[in-house]
Amino acid sequence: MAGEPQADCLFCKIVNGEVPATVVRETETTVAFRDINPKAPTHVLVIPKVHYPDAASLAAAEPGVAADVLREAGQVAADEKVDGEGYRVVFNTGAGAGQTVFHAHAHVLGGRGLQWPPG
Ligand code: IU
Repeated sequence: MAGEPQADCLFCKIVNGEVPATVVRETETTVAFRDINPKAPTHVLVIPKVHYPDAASLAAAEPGVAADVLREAGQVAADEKVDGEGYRVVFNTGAGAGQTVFHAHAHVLGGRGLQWPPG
């Protein structure tokens, strides 16, 4: 059920400590950790502790937690000191857009020039 931990979800396993991750920030509702396959010098994922398959379904069901994810994305950028030069927050949504893990997550990317439009 949406909102409940999913036994087969990698990010639920990171939340409950079953799978290790390099955690950079944690709040009551979110965890931020370094992406294992970084696409930029700063590449941190911010996830809600509750399980929803994507950002839109999280925001529809638990808008306060969705706001927490966005606030934490900004805090990560500040901690990583990429907020001054500019950074990107990305929610890939759906396989066609490159989503591979179906637990809502924000990518926080920075530390290099970022092209627009993205590929
Ligand atoms: P995507 O938007 O669903 O494609 O992002 C999933 C990200 O999760 C991707 O950038 C992976 O490198 C990252 N990731 C991770 O950090 N740790 C893992 O164990 C696995 C994927 I599997």
